[in-house]
Amino acid sequence: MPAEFEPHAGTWMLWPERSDTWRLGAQPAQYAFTAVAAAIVAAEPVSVGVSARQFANARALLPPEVRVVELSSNDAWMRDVGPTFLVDARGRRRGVDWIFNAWGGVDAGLYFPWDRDDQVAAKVLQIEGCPRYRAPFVLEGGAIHVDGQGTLLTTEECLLNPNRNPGLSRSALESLLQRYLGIQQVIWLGAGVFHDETDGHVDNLCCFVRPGEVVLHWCDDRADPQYEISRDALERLRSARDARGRPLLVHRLPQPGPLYMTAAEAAGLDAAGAARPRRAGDRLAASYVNFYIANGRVVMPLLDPHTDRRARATLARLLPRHEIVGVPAREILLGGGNIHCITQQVPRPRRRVMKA
Ligand code: KQY
Repeated sequence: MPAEFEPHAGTWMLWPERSDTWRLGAQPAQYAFTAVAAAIVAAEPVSVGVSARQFANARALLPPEVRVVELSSNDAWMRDVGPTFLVDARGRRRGVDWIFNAWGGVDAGLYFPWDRDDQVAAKVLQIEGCPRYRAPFVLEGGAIHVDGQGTLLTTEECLLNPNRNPGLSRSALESLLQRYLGIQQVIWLGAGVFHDETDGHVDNLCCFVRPGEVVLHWCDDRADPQYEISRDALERLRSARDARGRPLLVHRLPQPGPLYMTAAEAAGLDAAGAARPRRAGDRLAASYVNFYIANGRVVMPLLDPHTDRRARATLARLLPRHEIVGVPAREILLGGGNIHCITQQVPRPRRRVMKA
């Protein structure tokens, strides 16, 4: 599995529509997703999957260079329902289609049904002309990050959660990740960001910026529940070795806020359909780590005027060859994720080196 910072052929997204995830009939979220697509399409091709009902609206709002494709889904989290792309030893692209259970299944998941979401990866792979491997276990793309050299980051809170794969042990999961993604070393963090409804997706907590270097969501306030979570992750990262035996250099990104859902925001949501209702005062799982690395460009969420500038400066220092583009992302955050969660990269196939 190539790392996100390796060259892309493009990016896939989905169009937000459901009114129990996205307030005010999803219109503010549609503007935010449009801004994300516009920021990415300046760097690489973007395809957006849209329901038949929303097709004309999405086509009118999205920049003309964005390819709009009719594609049904239950919500708009392409990171989690889309395929995980691989490049094989001969440089050809393939994709893994994980089982999706709406982040926890009938009892603990975020909505029901999720059957259309579970078909998204197969449809994207068909459109991309890539062979598909259907994996026999539940996983979401946001639950993993890789360095492209055999190392994978994840969290125990998510992958070992009984609401995903109750019959699979840590070592069974490691073997499956080795088999499906070519991973040689799994680095287990403990919990994810405080109050993250995905059960602690790593893509909100920590990611690679290059092999051997990660960036971690950080909180300095000892009274905040996030403090211990980030501290524990830091210790685990400091004692970890990657697939090539290197220690990791850990950089920190400041936590925004803490941010909470306002009464007006909660009032704009439809209650019907949501298995887990959202309420005024709910703490939002806000994190700058939920950025997306496109070709030569990082698209980062703008979340809090007190911390946005510091977060942008950190990313600019860590990824000096990338232009850092901020997109106001509170409307995406209100849905429970952020820019990384709504995007999925398609790697560029590698050129084969022909022997003379
Ligand atoms: O973290 C992600 N990859 C997705 C967030 C999904 C939130 C569902 N409401």
